[in-house]
Amino acid sequence: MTSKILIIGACGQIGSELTYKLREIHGIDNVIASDINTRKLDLVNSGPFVILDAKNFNAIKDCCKNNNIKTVYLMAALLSATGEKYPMEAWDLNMNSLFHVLNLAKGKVIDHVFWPSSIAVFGPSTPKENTPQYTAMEPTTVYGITKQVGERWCEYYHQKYDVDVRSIRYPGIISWKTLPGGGTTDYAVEIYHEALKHNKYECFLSENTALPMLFMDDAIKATIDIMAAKADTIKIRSSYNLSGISFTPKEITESIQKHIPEFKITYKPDFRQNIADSWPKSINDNEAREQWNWKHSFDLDAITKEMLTELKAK
Ligand code: AKB
Repeated sequence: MTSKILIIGACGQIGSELTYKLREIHGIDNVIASDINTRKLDLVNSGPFVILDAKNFNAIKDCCKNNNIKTVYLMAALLSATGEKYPMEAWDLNMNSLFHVLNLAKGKVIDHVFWPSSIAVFGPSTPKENTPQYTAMEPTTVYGITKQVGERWCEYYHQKYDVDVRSIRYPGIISWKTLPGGGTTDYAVEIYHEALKHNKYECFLSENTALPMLFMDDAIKATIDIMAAKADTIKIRSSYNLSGISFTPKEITESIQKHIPEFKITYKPDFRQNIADSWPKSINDNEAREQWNWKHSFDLDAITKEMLTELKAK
């Protein structure tokens, strides 16, 4: 029986597009999508799907054993903004789901793990510009704490138990197929929807708040590439810095105005401003570029063009 791939959290912003891409590469029946519910029907109906609670070790283990699953992409998580509202839930989901998957790999039930980290591992004491791979990391959000601790555990399981776990520190991800949920960088997706629907947007971050961002196609490519790379090229088993572009709400507005001149933005920063202020403005990702040839393709204007064209068609 061919070994299969499981995506946990397949209905989310990244999980859904990753599922489609992995199915294109490996065949529909070899990629099993799972989530806690069936909220995304197009994804649910597009191939094998199981309802799976990422916090339930036995359910994940049974699913892997019964389907000969050898690779797991663990995409379920509570993100930065939701995590601040439900700190214990974020800790519970983000940490326990990771332990479950790492322990399945330690026990040789599965062979390969992808687990996303985030720029949220950084905090106010981190250098803001061109943030290096190795630097001060004092996250101030629950989400950031879970990602930072998760990175330490990934490295620990790799060193102690030879677990093949690979990880990327995702910046904000911009996409048109599935909405993000509960993140601080979500404004950079919402703004395109609102520009097309109402010609205006009230932004929850202030106009000069620069954050690192990446277009979904680039994020998926990075994820596929790091998992396909030869094991000995993956020197970092905590998580890799990954960079595409950085921009502010003002700059994305100017990019949208090239297509919709009447588009207007207003600013009403809320609790997410503090989170954004604690994160880097730009990321240095030399290690990913040197070790497994990472390279991004989309700049801000290319993203804007894709977003407006695809959302209009949708
Ligand atoms: C968030 O804003 O919480 C996420 C992230 C940067 O990890 N998009």
